[in-house]
Amino acid sequence: MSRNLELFERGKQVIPGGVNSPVRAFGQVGGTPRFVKRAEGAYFWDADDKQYLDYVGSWGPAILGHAHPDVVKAVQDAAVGGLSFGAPTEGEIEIAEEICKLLPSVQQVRLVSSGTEATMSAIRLARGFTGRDLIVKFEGCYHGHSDSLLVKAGSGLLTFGNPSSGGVPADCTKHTLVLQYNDVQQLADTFKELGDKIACVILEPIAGNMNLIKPSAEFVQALRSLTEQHGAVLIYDEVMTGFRVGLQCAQGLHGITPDLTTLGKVVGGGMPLAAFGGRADIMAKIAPLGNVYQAGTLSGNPLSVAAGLATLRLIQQPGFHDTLGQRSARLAAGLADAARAAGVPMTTDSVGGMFGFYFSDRVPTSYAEATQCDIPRFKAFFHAMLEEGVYLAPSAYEAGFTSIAHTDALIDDTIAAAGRALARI
Ligand code: KE4
Repeated sequence: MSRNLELFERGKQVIPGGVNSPVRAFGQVGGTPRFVKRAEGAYFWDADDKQYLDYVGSWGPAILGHAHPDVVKAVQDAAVGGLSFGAPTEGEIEIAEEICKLLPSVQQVRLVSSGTEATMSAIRLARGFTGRDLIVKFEGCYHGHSDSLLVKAGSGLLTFGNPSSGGVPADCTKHTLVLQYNDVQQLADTFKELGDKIACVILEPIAGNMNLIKPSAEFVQALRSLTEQHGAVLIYDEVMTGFRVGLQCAQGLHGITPDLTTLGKVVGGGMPLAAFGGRADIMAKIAPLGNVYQAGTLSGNPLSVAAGLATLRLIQQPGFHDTLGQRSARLAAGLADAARAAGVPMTTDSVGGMFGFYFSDRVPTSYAEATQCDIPRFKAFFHAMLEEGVYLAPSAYEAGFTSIAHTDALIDDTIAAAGRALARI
């Protein structure tokens, strides 16, 4: 029996589903999850000591590749000085200064331990700042698992959210409007009807949780102008895109100044660190300054801060994001060529260190279009690539992630593996 299977069966005895986050259980693709024994650079080795070229990279944090020596050393050096204090440290100021330097829209920032905490806190802050209850999100965008965000589009015009998870009372989602990504008319109609009641709009500025889906320029502009016009807070959830699609994040690519930004993944360099920040007048409402409560025992943890600071400094090396973006684009183009050669309808896209591939004849622009992709074919491709030693996201509704450790040679190897895999499915 494979050691992965042995561990999976053993894990299920003491951990629900054998995993600590649902997507890791291979639910959409079937088969046995690979239990990681160690990872380095672009690779990880599973419990059977099989090597995989990793295009998940912890769902975004591993932008430098796994176990970058400078990041590991920073954590080791921090650890010998103590793991957690529950008191302020200079490192927290340093990383806050770094974030504010890189993101002009962020005048003040609060560190937390997960993306869920960041978005939950940002929404509470937007509600406290505006005194309004309604929030707007978009179908297919994921912002973590806080109650008011676990919603699916309701029926009818106003699309008030219905809980998408057990254990979420309808009262927790009745103030959440779920609109369609890239639907400018629906957004305008909603603001026309309810604009003075909307506390905030939260979106993935480049979506990565319904596969990779980019916003139209018109949608981006409408979001900023309508929120400004109606006094609603615009929250760019950059937990995934933050410092991955560019040094100024998606907001830099869009030329948009959001009111609040949430960050995670890359900003923590693989350790539990996330953040929310933005306009000083809004952030002034957060305790202890204001009446919007937010707190965390491990917020600003010194080891997480050390990993995050080391990572933020390394990604500022000249040409880092240009190279990363070129590598992802090369992969996307190569996958499309391989699919064409195999006669398999597949399109691809990329931005910065993110890429998407869709078993469809066009790149989707919405959740509805993303669900039209050929899931059975995705599953077959996923497993064929696993056999080739390439680890892709185990869901058709996830983006792929490159790192600076994915060299041109490794990208070429991946494209060749895809050619062999596509010929078999
Ligand atoms: P966490 O609470 O998982 O740190 O972050 C939640 C979150 C918030 N916002 C965005 C845009 C996100 O992508 C995420 C988390 N991303 C998923 C990957 N699709 C995490 C993987 C998982 O759930 O195991």
